[in-house]
Amino acid sequence: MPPLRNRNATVYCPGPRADIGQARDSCSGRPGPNDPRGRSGPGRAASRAHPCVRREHHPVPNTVLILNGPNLNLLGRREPSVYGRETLDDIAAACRVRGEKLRIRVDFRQTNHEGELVEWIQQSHADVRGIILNAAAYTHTSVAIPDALRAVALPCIEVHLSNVHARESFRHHSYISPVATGVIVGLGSQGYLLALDAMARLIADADAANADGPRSLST
Ligand code: CA2
Repeated sequence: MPPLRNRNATVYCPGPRADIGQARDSCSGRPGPNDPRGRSGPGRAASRAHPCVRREHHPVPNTVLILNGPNLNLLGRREPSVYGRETLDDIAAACRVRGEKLRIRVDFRQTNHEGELVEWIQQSHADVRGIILNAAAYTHTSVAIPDALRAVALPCIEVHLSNVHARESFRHHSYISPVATGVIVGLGSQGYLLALDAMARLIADADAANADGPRSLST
């Protein structure tokens, strides 16, 4: 059995160094150089311990990468009849709020370049629990993106704002869908939130399987 990656952090640390939206922090359980708990002075001693040491699990929050492809930066500014009036920033903000409720750190990105999507997917394997992807037009053209998704083997939920199946026939085929865990289309920005809910469940199930499943039989 291949070694398990360090993905067993099921408890989110409320400490200031692990805020949602902040970069992942490999916690040593000790206060860092910029952490007030590490400074000496009157009244500091009682609060020296990093909040993480009071927790049962390592406090690395689960990160979900939300990737958006070309032209989605125009959302809310052009073609509102097709894509609505919400901007991509509005959607990102809503995803972060939902992420906080789910105790998931949301890393929300957009690019107009296929290669950048590929690089972000490749780089994700070490610290990301899942990918929510609206590859936009690359959905219907890219072989490189599904290849990268296959390589990192993370849960992936494909999202489209519009119902691509009710549109032009070239939008009916997706190169992403065969490698996706699930697909959500036609529900507007709500699709991203539903994808986050589903991803939280996938992560919880994977953690439960790692804790109780075949690993404990073979060790
Ligand atoms: O429905 C979706 O989410 C799509 O991924 C959006 C893509 C389209 O190519 C896919 O077939 C379906 C297009 C994104 C472009 O977004 C714009 C937003 C405002 C104005 C112009 C384009």
